[in-house]
Amino acid sequence: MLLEITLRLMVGLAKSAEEPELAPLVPLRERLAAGASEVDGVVPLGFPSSNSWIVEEVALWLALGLTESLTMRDVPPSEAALGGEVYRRARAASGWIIGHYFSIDTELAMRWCRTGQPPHAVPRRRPRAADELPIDPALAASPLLVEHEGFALYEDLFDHDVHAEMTREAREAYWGGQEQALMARSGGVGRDSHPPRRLVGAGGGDAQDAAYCSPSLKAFLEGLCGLAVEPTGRRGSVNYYTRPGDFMGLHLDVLECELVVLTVLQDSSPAEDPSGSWDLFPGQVGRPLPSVSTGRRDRRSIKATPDQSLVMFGGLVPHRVRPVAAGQRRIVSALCFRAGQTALETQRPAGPEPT
Ligand SMILES: O=C(O)CCC(=O)C(=O)O
Ligand SMILES: [Fe+2]
Repeated sequence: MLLEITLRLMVGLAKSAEEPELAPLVPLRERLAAGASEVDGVVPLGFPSSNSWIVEEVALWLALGLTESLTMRDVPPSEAALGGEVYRRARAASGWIIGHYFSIDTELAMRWCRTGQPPHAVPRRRPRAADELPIDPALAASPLLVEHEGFALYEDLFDHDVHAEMTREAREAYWGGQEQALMARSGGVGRDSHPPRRLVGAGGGDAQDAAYCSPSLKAFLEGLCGLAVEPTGRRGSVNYYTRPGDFMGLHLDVLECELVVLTVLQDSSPAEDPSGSWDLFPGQVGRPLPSVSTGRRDRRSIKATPDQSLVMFGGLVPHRVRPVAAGQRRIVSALCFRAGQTALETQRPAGPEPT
């Protein structure tokens, strides 16, 4: 019964737009889409929590609730070991009946189970501060972060004609685009991470270049952030999410890209359909990616329309793009800027001007 309920909850999650990149859901979604026999006819159960890490726990409680002959009583703390308490004594000498260990300790728990012996030293979790990713103090003090949680959404940031021309050239550039596909995160846990994703990327065209390097955009962004801002390069890029399930997983933008201007050029889906929205996690600035909690309460979902632009400290605010739906064609212009200290460094002349 426990396994059956777990599967039904998983199928419920897989059929929802929740957790686009949670590892076990990706193959499950593929099997459901293919009508695989082992999931055919499984009746989905709505998952009642915003934390999809606890599917088995929820399933266990539901299974216990359905078990008629059970009696109930409170478990005294001495019978429920928590975290490091699990490993404090040899397995044979442990009197507790419920052990709750954390998934970061899985290896330790397995070793304790296999050998029966307590580990010599139970590693302590490092204090939070040591885990935190470094943040430029200038960015930390920016009004965009302090007053607006690191992001702001604008309508008509670009003139209608500029937007139309950027869209036209983006559609043209698609044919020279590059597929980007990565099943699981690789690299580091901060701005050096490569997020799981599937999309096509291409360089922009002349209209996007002109908008990117325009003094008016720079002045606008400097006013918004209260910081020096410089385009990272001369060329922006375009992201295409055009096949069902194309997405970009949770990430922080790379080191040269403190500030990003993301403009939806095209999105054929209804505004109320969450497919292809941005999920931002502004409450978790400084957290290494694996410990960013992606539950409903932690995220801001933004389904932008084709006249809207998101301006965001993408190197600080963890974010992702939810998978697009079948038939949805989403095209986004991405412009990267250095901001704060790194922008000042690029403004400083490197040496004497060549004569
Ligand atoms: O394509 C998008 O909407 C967001 C892209 C993004 O976050 C990125 O390119 O770093
Ligand atoms: Fe990004």
